[in-house]
Amino acid sequence: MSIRLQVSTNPNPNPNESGKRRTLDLGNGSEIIDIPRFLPFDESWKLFDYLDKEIPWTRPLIRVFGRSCIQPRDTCYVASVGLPDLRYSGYQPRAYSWDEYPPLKDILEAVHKALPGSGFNSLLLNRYKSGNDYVAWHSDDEKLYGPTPEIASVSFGCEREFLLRKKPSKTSQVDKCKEEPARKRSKKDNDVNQQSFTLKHGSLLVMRGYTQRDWSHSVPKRAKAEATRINLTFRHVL
Ligand SMILES: O=C(O)CCC(=O)C(=O)O
Repeated sequence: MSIRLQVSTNPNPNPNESGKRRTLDLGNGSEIIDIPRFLPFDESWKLFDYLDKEIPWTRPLIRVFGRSCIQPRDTCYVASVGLPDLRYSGYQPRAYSWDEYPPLKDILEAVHKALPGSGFNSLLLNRYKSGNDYVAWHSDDEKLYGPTPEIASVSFGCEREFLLRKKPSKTSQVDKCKEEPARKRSKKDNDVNQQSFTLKHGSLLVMRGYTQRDWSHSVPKRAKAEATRINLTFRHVL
């Protein structure tokens, strides 16, 4: 199927919309950029339909805490030639070529334009068929991405919640042992140590700096999310 979509040089054509970019400083060199209306709405639905139909989705067997289980979402991997293989949870996805899916190159170009200096060369795609599909708490801290990976996440279809949770820091563990009296986590702790974003149709969310080292993220199950969501995470393999 050959389609070219108009996303390559012009993320959301309405400057008032595409300009709404929020940068959230998570502290200690971790940062989130949130652009809720990154791609135009109608075009995003065309992309959703294309990805839903044309991507060779699989639902692989993975290993979690020593047990085999079916990954709770569909996936596919696209990467430039010559990169080291990706391996996570005991699964090594086949790397498909960008050339087989031209609209992915258009989206990549739009992402590069929004993030000057970025150079993504691989893409992990996820498809959540319903609110029962999810991604558990994890960090994308594989060595092949380096110590401060920038990960750009574009979403299509059903809105889902994206959660970030601060990992317990080594210093705070030491402090706890030494002298800090046990106390309940306060509301303020929760605000600082957890963040929630709604990933809208056509949105771009970027994790950068030390976010993978210091934070975990997840897309939890949501009974009310009945429709399909597709998510693309662009990454740079060193
Ligand atoms: O679907 C999402 O928004 C997140 C996907 C994710 O966490 C991942 O691919 O590592």
